[in-house]
Amino acid sequence: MRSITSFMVMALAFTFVQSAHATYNDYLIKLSKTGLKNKAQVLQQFEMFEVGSSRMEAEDVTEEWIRIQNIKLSTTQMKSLSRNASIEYIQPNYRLKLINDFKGTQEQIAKLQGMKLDSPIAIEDNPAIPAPVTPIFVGNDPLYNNQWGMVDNNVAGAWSQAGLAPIVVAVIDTGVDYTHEDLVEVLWRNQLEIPNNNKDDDGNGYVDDIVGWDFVTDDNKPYDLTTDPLQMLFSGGNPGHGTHCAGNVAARAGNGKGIAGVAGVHNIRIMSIRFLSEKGQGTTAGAVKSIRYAVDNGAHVLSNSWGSTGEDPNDPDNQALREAIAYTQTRGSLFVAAAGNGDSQGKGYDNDTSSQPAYPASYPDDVIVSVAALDSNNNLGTFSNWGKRTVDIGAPGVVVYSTVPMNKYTDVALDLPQFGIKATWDGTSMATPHVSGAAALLWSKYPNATWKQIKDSLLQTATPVNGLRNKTVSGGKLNVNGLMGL
Ligand SMILES: [Ca+2]
Ligand SMILES: [Ca+2]
Ligand SMILES: [Ca+2]
Repeated sequence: MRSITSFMVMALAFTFVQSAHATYNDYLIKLSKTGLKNKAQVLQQFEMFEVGSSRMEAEDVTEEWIRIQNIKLSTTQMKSLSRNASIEYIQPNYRLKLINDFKGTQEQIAKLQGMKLDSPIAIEDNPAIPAPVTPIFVGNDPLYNNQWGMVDNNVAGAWSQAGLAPIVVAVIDTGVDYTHEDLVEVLWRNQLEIPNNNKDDDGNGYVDDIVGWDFVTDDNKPYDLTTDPLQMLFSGGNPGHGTHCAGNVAARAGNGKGIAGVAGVHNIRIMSIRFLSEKGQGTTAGAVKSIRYAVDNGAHVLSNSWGSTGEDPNDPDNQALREAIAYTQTRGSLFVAAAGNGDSQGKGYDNDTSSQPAYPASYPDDVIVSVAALDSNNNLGTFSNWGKRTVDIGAPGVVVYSTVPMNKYTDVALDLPQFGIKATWDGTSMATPHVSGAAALLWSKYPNATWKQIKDSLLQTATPVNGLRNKTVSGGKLNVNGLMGL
């Protein structure tokens, strides 16, 4: 039953801000082999394109890709520079956003103008994480029955089939509340890194990275900062988004607390990677670094509840992002991505035929599993995108219960009773972590399986439902119990 109706108009207005002429002073350039040999000189030639009073800033994104800020290039200049033998590619550092991105109507915002703001909570230090304990039994998570998607999938019935292999799921999002009582035990820990000695002990390029990395503030605390509801309405974002996603991947099962994620058993772990700010905003550079970090540090599954429909007509050809996804495939990890939450009115559309399909979900790379959102009656969420060719599978994504920061659990994303405003956690963002968790669970049973075998198994075992017929590759919804029976 849907507890929320009055606010669905707003909940459905999750939107991507689009403009035909996005402005950038932020670019990504890919150097050729020649260019890499003369990097300083190649970069120097961009100084003539500086804008305003700020000096040009260059920073490495990968071995080949460099981010340059505080310059401005016309399309003609970009084309002309691309012909330079030192430069293989130039593109704007396209912006990326949370797939769930609440936007209030002008009317609602006006109503809320006078509201007192709560201060965002402070960033927590990396906690002392207790040694994981294998649960003595499963089925004692008191809020499990609030998770209709877990019940529907008979996830608890599938855990006996899970294996002991250590499997890592990177939640690439707004960060994770890594102090949460139901997540603290399942966090990935960088075993080769000595905490708090100000040294990069494992030489991976990141100092004291214990639970992941924060690419927004470039530090070792990928915490899920909240923002007050009013701020959210003004500027987007969705407080607790990453923590909500993490809970459905692998909140600890059988610990007598809270909920249970699909993969919350044995040695399956969550790596917290933050590249989206508390306002739900990030850039391609942050996404690329996040993907590389996840893959290079051992993530088997990358859970991606973010994307864009493109800020300008070239945006979908986001070469830097495409290469990072290809890297995922080369290195054998699986890239699970949200299919998108519809147009500016919040109405789902066909990623196959749209001129602005949500990406990265709609990229043709085989390594991507694109996920649509279903409600508890097997209906496609009205906001959910679909695509017979490009969207693979459906999963629970309407009124989804999970962990949120500060040891809380809920399916309510926004609750402002004084204004009669309430919104539930809905979205392809919420569906995606279910599939990520399922992939990890199967991988724990078959640690030598390839990403392709894991993906094929997810699709083959999907339960056919009418709402997804001719709308997804599999025509069905996630079936964790069937999957683990393989
Ligand atoms: Ca390190
Ligand atoms: Ca260290
Ligand atoms: Ca639990």
